[in-house]
Parts: sequence; structure tokens; C-alpha cells
Amino acid sequence: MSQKNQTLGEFIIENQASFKYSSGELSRLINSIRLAAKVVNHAVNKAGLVDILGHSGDTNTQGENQQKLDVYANEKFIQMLTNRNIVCGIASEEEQDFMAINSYDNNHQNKYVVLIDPLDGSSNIDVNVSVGTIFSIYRRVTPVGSAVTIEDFLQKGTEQVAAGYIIYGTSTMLVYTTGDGVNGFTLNPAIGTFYLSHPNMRFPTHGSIYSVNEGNYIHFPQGIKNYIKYCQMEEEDRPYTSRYIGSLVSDFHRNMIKGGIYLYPQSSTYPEGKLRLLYECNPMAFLAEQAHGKASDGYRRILDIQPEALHQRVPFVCGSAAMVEDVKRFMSKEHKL
Ligand code: AHM
Ligand code: MG
Repeated sequence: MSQKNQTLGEFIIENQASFKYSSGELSRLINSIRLAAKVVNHAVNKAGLVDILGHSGDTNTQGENQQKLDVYANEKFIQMLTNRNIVCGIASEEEQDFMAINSYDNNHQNKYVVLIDPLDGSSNIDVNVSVGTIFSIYRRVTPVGSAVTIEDFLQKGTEQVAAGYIIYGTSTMLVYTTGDGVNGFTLNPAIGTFYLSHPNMRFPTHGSIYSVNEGNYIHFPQGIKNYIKYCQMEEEDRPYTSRYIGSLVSDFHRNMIKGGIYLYPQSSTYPEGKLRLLYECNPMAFLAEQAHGKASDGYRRILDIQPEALHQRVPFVCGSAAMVEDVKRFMSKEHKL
């Protein structure tokens, strides 16, 4: 499959035939995400140099502070996806409602909707820590030729056609799946080209890293508390190492390469968990499963949850398969669903 020095552009073309519905539309869609990623990467990289840092003064739909780069990334991704006339709808973590995209020259003939978290972990920007973009793609369920409705967005994660993230880290990477494994591409900033650097990425079945905001320990359910104590116990391959960046994409990326688990459980502050099912958990869960990992809310497979609202939150446990199973065991011992 992978040849040396293969670019993302070449990879997309080469793999187009293997998509379930191969009309070139999905390839064009991934290509525009690639382009938006480069534009946002440019802005993120110079964030320390220009007066773009700081709070914009607005709050997003969750009532949280929105920073300028969030707004910028949101605008750029929406712009790239709408200008190129390839999607029929977009929902963004930064927008209250979904957008129906009507391209009057093709009268709602596009088939895909995109859900996006344009800049996740943005509280990390002003301290120069990695952030990411997360995207998720579905085929619409309502008939082409009409405007999209909420139904097109509230699909189970199992229905995703593609999902991925861009990590703006020490190097910038685009990692994605179309349901046939996970591949990672690293940007060569000198020439603005993504190269296949991490073909067929996989979570080790077991790892030794746990990533959780332990400052919230006191507010966690007993099952999670017990699991954290288990991670810290001196036994067999334990204690595990604790690593928490506070940037989902970065924590996930490290755990996928090294083996580990990420947890954002329910707590008294966030009774439903903090992360959003549609913009964060489903795409990461799809990637995790495609990389032989698992994703759960502590009891259920994330991808099987029927979404009820665009900005729904859910407890999230994701990573090496055996470690996610351990958490489920600890949860079921203490709590009944
Ligand atoms: P955001 O969408 O507002 O950026 O929040 C999501 C982020 C994740 O990237 C990260 O893992 C988590 O929130 C960190 O939350 P906390 O600071 O509560 O540990
Ligand atoms: Mg987010």
C-alpha cells in the first residue's frame, strides 16, 4: 500500500477506489480539510508572534471562553468546506446550530455532512501547548435535493464514513480513517506538503500510561477512583505513568503510539462528562477502533450511543483495548447502569 515519500494527495487518489461509495466526493472533501489544516496551521504556528492571542470576548454555545484562534479556525474550516461546494451541511462545536449548505448550482445534491471541533484544547494556545482539530464525516440520511435536517447530524458514530484530527504539535500531523485503518501524515512546512509518515497506526493492546485530570479525583464515580488507585499500585507492570496534557488530540495521539488510556469521566462539575459526543468522542472512538483500541462511556461502546442533541456531552474512556476493558470492569463492579 504505502510507498516511500507518498503525499497525502497521492494517498487520497490511490485509495479512492476502496471507498464504499466512490464518486470522488469524499476525496474532494478530505482534500479541503487538508487545505484548511494548512491555513490554520500557519495561524497557530505564528500565534506567539502576532497579536492574535487572548480572549475574543465572545463565549461559545457551551458558555466557555472562546479564544481568537478558535474563531479563526472555525471560520476557515467552514469557509473551505462551503466554498468548494462539497458538503450539504456543517455542524461545529463553536456554533449553536447546524448549517444547511445550499449550493444553488447543484440544488442540494451533495451527500456528506461534516461535524467539526475546529480548535480543541484551545486554552492551551497561550502557553504554547499542542492543540488540534477534530472532524467527523457522515452521509446524509435525508434525500438529496432537499435541505439537510437535524437527523443528518444525529447519527450514531457507527455510521461515520471518515474521521480524523490534525495535531498542531512539534510537527503538524493529519491523522484519519475512512474505515480501513488509520494513517498519519506529517506536514513538511517548507513546502506545505503532508507525507505519509505513520502508516497503519495501532494502539498497543496494553499500555502503561493513564491520562486523566486527577485534580477532579474527589468528584469522580467510585469505579473511576478505584481504577486510578489500581493504576498507581505497585504490582506486575504497575504503577503506570501519569501523562495529561489537557488537549484531547495530543493525549490520544501519544497514547495511540505508546499505549495508554485517556479518561474524562462524569463528575459533580460535569455530570454528563465534559466532552461532546458528536464533535470529540465519536470521531476519536472511530479512530481508536480502527487502530485496534476501544472507546466507552464506562459501560457502553461510544459508537453505539444514539445522539439526542448536537452538543450532547458524554463520559469518555478511550485507548488501548485491554485498559478500556479494565475500566469497564471497575465501573460495573461499583455502579449499575
Ligand atoms: P474544549 O473543547 O473546550 O477545548 O475542551 C476539550 C478539552 C480536551 O481537549 C481536553 O482533554 C479537556 O478539555 C481538558 O479539560 P480539563 O481542563 O477539564 O482537564
Ligand atoms: Mg473541543
